[in-house]
Amino acid sequence: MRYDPAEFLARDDISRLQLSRLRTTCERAARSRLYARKFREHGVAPEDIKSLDDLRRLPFTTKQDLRESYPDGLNTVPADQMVRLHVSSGTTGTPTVVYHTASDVRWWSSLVARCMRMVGMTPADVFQNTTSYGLFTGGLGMHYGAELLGCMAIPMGAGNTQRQVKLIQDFKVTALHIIPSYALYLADYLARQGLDPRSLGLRIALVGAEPYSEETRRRLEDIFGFKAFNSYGLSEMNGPGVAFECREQNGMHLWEDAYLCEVIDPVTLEPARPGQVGELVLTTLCREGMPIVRYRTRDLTRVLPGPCPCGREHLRIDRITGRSDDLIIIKGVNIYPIQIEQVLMSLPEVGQNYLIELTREGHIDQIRVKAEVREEFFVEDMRALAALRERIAHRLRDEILVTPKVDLVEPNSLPKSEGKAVRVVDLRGKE
Ligand code: ADP
Ligand code: K
Ligand code: ZN
Repeated sequence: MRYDPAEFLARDDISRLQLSRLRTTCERAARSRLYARKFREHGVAPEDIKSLDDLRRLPFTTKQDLRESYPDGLNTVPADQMVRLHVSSGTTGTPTVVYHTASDVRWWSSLVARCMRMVGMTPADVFQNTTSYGLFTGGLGMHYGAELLGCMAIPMGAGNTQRQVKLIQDFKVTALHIIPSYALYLADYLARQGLDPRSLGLRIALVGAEPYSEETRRRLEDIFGFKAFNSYGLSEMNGPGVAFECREQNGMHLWEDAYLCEVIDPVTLEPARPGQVGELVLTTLCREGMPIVRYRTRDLTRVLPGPCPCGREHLRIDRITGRSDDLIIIKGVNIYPIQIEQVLMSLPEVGQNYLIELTREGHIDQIRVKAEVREEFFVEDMRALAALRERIAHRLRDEILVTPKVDLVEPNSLPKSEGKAVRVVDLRGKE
């Protein structure tokens, strides 16, 4: 693959590119039904974009806008110029559709390849994609990137862990794309088979598609002996390849030549203060078939201050705390599932799977955390288990400010989902 100089663009050049690409994006977008209407309603035209600050004159785009535009209200070119279509997995409701032209697929692949090279992958790596293919963008998105970089890519897809392991062993796989919950499951599976995860010889794992904590990253690196890099993307912005950690592992570089990034206060819709956590808002800068302007991702993060020692000047965003829809409110306290995950994964006695249940007892909301205990700690001694349960409840209380009920369960007893994990079950009003 030809070296992509955009990776090391200087700040001034990034801003210059962004302005000219934002203008082009608005001109294209105005040809779609959705933006023709939205721009008109907002009294704004592509010619009004004279500086990057003018971005704020443009309307936001919401998931609802995409749903209402189903199936092709955002398209700017006739269907015969499109070469690919993805439909979002619909984790949180009606699916939305994204079309790509040939140029869009090339751009997307080159962004993914850029991420892979940034973390140290080379054509000598053998890459296994353990996520589902099909409509989920983590499948083909990662696959095309790996091939463009020159890796041998194995399109294994999700599930069938026995086969995953056999392919990793037989073809000396060195790099994986894997969802965090599945990586934890794989660790358990290998333990049950009496296999040492480190003996697999994996070097690099690209880990993303759902929120996970620094504690989980450390646990995975410790178990497998690979370096795990956080990978962020969403179907509306192509898929993987939007933001990715470099080898410094201190936040994810967001490719600003391809995406314009804002972080807003989700209530006032004003820009968040520097360093403040808010909702990530993204504008595509290189997309031809279906540009999206100021898309409210509902993902919560902040822009990290200061330069990265790696020398790349593309801004860095923090680990995603969760989606605004993931927020749990119990007894008036705001809790994100990731806070609970972080505590559980920092405790060596706690195994690889957990579940959060929200219940209502009388008029009072309760939070119940079911955590698998690791085999060697799952002893018959009731007193030892009770003490562990107490300790977990205390640690969780310190983090989330409410005391949860804690159930300790046997290893591999909690449900395992293929694809993104379901971590929260809301039983309130359903009992
Ligand atoms: P769906 O919205 O149906 O889950 P997508 O595959 O488009 O379909 O999912 C994108 C979403 O996945 C993002 O908006 C974000 O909430 C989550 N996500 C992706 N990568 C990460 C990551 N590295 N950390 C946290 N969340 C992530
Ligand atoms: K190769
Ligand atoms: Zn860096």
